[in-house]
Amino acid sequence: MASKPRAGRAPLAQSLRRDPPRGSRAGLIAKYRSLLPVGPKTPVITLLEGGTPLVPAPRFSAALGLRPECVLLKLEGLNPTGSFKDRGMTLAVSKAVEGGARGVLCASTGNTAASAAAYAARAGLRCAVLLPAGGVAAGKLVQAFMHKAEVLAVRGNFDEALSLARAAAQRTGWILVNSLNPFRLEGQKTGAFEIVEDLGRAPDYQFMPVGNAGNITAYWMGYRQWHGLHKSGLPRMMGWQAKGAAPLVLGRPVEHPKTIASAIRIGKPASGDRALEAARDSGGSIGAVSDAEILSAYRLLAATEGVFCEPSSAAGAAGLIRFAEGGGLRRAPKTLRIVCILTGNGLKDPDTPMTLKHRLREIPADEKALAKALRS
Ligand code: AN7
Repeated sequence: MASKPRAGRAPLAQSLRRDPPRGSRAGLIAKYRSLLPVGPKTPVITLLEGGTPLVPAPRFSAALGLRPECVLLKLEGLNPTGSFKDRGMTLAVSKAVEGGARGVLCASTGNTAASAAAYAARAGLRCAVLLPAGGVAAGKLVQAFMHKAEVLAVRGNFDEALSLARAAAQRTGWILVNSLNPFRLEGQKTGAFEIVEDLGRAPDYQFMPVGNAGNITAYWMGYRQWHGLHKSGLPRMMGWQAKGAAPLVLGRPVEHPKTIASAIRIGKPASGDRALEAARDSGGSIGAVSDAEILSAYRLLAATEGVFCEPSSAAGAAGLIRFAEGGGLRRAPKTLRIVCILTGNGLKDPDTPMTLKHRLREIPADEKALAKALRS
């Protein structure tokens, strides 16, 4: 009689110590282990995140008066939970397990919550997410539910939810997995590594949205680290907030942030100072775009490039349009390369598209009616 496989915790614990097999998509920890704060004993909690494509955007480039190869889109919405947060979460949750945590918690405008919930589920940890009541896109909320997070809707905005979560983490010993957790930024810096590997050098400019300001801080860390090792150059970091939620542009916190881009509806960015430093040290800037500009870039990318990102992600692309129209890219050299980080998947937010105008025609189930519809 064949012996029964041994049940219990040992095989699971062992498998968590190993990097998963490296196929076309390795996890970040496996791929960049030597550049990350992990040791041989660190469990690897991964959904094989990272390795997202850098897709050329020839029509978008042409619309800006640039050569077709100039602008490239980093599709972070293709990460396992549909946003860039997974890069930070694989590290933060692996380190939480290594440290013997009982649970993880975060405040979130939605994507951090979805990612934390998924990675916690995989790690067998409890997860609590504090969301601004009524302020989270439907797709993100259902992810938190399905991954069995404890979902708490806070009657207040993101900034209030974050101060609650910080205080609770200090008192309870649950690990905070917002970007204040340094392992989050360590994971997210790998986006910069991938871009430099794909292009063979750093781009000239990187455009991206800014909310709590962790991601721009992490990319700048990543570019500098890679440059220190490989002399790959440094991009100008161009961060964009929404006009109604632009504390870094105004130079003061915004008590009641307002924008259609709910993911970046943040009035007191936790990493604000580091984001300003990244912009300054790289020769870039932090600017603000209106909701109308965000929606216009959102529609343009979907309609002309086949790339559907969430509204907040389009803030970076809207910033690029603003910058190009203001003459910022005049006399661009042939070799100019601009990367836009599209931070989240458009499917996360099914409600915003429904507020826009679309054509939908109902027709009878007959061939003549169809032929007529296709002629007009
Ligand atoms: C799609 O999920 O803050 O400047 O709690 O979901 O690093 O905050 C999300 C932020 C950009 C801004 N794009 O990044 C959260 C949260 C998308 C986002 C940002 C967010 P940071």
